[in-house]
Amino acid sequence: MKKRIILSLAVVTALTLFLVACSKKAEETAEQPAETTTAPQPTPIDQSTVGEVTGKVSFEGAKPKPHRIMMDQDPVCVQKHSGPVFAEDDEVNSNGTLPNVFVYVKSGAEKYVFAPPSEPVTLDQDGCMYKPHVLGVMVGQTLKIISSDATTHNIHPMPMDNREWNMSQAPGAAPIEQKFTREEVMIPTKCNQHPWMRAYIGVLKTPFYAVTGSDGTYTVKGLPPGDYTIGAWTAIGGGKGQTQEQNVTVGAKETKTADFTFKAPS
Ligand SMILES: [Cu+2]
Repeated sequence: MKKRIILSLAVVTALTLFLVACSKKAEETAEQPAETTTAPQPTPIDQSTVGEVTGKVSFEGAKPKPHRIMMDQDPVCVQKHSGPVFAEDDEVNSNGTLPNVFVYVKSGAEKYVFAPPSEPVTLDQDGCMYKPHVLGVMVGQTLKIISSDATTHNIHPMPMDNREWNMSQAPGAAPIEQKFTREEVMIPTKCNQHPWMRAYIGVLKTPFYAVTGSDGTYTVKGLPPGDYTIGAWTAIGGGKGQTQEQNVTVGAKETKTADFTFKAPS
């Protein structure tokens, strides 16, 4: 009997000591900086070896009929324009190329870590149109939304993989600053006040993207030598979006060409 009591006491003592030790350890752990929450260090890239991918995005077939935008519901919007306004989704450049094509490294750069740039990407609302119509931003980079209009806008990105939000911006209000946490190509963005307003935002973990302009060309710069899949996205023909891709191998200091040709969806 006595032996059993002594044994039980020993067990209780051991258990108590163990619990005290555990709680102390927990305290120590809590005081340490949480290493898992710090951002991973950017991958060093040898700038003397980087190459680029460049090309032209052409349009083939019958051009989509320009879709005229009627802004009559808001006189402030109408006043900003001297002539008719057409939807940018269906625009084809005079040289037969496409503007507003988002060209980007779709795969091949996963092993690199990039810090988002500290400077924001600006999206303006001007004449009740988004400027630019198509833009890229990096995960964690600030998207700064400004307004040049004397009317209230309500910006509303409609993502599949990021958090959805909408925010009103009255004339003269402070810029709206938002970040995206996940890669997503593309996020259609609308204005809840003016149903014709449309922008498309491409969110990437890398800085490897470009948007074609009035000559239909693009250049994705700063690529470390390697194998890449280049994606090209366009809203031509109603804004639903079409994508194409091509594989390219970029050698040290090399410039590779990847041209794309899109048709209007039938
Ligand atoms: Cu608006």
